[in-house]
Amino acid sequence: ENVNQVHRTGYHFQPPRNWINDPNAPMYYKGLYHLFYQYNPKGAVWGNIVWAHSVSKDLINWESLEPALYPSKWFDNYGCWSGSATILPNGEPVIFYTGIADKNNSQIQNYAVPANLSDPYLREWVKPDDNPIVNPDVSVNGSAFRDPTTAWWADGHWRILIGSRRNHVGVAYLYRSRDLKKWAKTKHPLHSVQRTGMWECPDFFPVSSFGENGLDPSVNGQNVKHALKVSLDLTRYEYYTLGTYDNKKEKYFPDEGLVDGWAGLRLDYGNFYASKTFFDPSTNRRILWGWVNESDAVQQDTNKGWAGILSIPRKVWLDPSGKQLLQWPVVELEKLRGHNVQLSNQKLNQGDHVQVKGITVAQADVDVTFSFPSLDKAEPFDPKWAKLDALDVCAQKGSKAPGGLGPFGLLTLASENLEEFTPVFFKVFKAVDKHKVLLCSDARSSSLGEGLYKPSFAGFVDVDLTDKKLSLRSLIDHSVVESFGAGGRTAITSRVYPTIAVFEKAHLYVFNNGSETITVENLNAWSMNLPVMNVPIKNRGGE
Ligand code: DQQ
Repeated sequence: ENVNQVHRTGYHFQPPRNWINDPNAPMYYKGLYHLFYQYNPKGAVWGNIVWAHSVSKDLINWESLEPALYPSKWFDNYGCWSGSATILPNGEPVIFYTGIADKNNSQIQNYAVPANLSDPYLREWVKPDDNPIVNPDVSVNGSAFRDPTTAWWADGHWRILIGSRRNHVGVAYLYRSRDLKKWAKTKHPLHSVQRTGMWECPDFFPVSSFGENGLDPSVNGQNVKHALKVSLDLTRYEYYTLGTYDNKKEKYFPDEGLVDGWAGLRLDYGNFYASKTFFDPSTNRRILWGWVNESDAVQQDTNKGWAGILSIPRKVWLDPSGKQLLQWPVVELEKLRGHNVQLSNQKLNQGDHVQVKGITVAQADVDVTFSFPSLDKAEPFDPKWAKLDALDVCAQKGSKAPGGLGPFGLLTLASENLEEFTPVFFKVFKAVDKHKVLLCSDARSSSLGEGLYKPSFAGFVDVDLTDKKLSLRSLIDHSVVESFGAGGRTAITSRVYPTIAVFEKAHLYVFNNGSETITVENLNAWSMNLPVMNVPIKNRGGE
């Protein structure tokens, strides 16, 4: 075993080596899922960006192909940056992406089409000579103009968004076209927000008001809401709003009461960026991928020879309240579940930590439901915290200090004597008229290593506590802990680099440091098997 590889993930998406960032153009075509991603073929730092390409039958086992897009034309000679796929009504895919045209980072939008539509692997992509299809006009900042979305059809035109900024205003420009080649900017952007800075990788999609099915990008009307997600490059985090898309006015109106800015709703409160969804017509789901960026020291990235992974793909749908999205790891992941252990009716008094044994806890899937007899011991919610990021509340409270109702949850990737551990835990507070639930994934105690980024990631969970239960699912995979609170209401992903708690020296515990007794009603934990992860496809003929 190469010592540099102790932190490689087992079942998260990752190429064999080198740097990866944004997922690009996820799509389903002729029985295969295609995933492209920003990739440096030459090293473990960002640069030399091409579109690497992988295919899968199940979103879990991946085979790799040659890069689909790489600098080769005057309009993308300095980089092939992020973009999206659109499936046309005749079933043919087209990719829109950002080309970097010169040393000054000039950004223009291009398209590419498959060379051979009968090849389900879509190995070869052609960039026609009528590129670029969108140039920035004089009103647009040409070095902040990128990441075209999937196109949708509305009011007699195709539409795409392009992320941008004007001074400090984050902008999603809307373009329309009849033929997907000649594009015109609409009079007003689809949406813009003061003081949010550059909007990278916008994602705009319809969600159904009822049920869990996804919708084709062009669906709009009754019982449909739209989600607009943007990635803020100033802090490397994302937020989204839900709202109404008016085809005729060519405008998006976020719902009243939602925060449209830095403190907005987030798909994930941890290491998660440049995310993108696609509609999977084979299962009627909308599926989300995110780039799980690094927290290791840059020099370590180079020493290891790799940096970056992708999240486990997640199904996304609208919460019946209409106030947020819900997310859950795609069901196909469960095929990797191996040996299982369970706990049930396990009482946790203040100070208890009980070990979960018998599985490979450094590469595991854990699903647990906690219950408590009452909410009486919830600590008061300090009104001052309303102005703070949840991460700061987590930092003040932590997992170790005794509390009322919580902290309780999991200690993941823990060394035997708890020199290292990544706690994923709840704390329930009492605010003036309601309870507030904090979910925290606190990397501060995750490693004795140096030069690491170890934030106390956290998010609030908008959950009904009348049944006095809270559930948690954590996907633990060597250097990542991807957690879903209360059935996917709040997700937090942490990259962590323990020095002791690796492989069989990693332990898993359930714990409670609150004065209210917690019951582990039911815990299921599985060892996770290894999928096929980006093994090259060799000698496979097309049709
Ligand atoms: N990454 C790409 C850009 C995008 C950024 C370049 C987001 O297209 O804006 O690798 O991580």
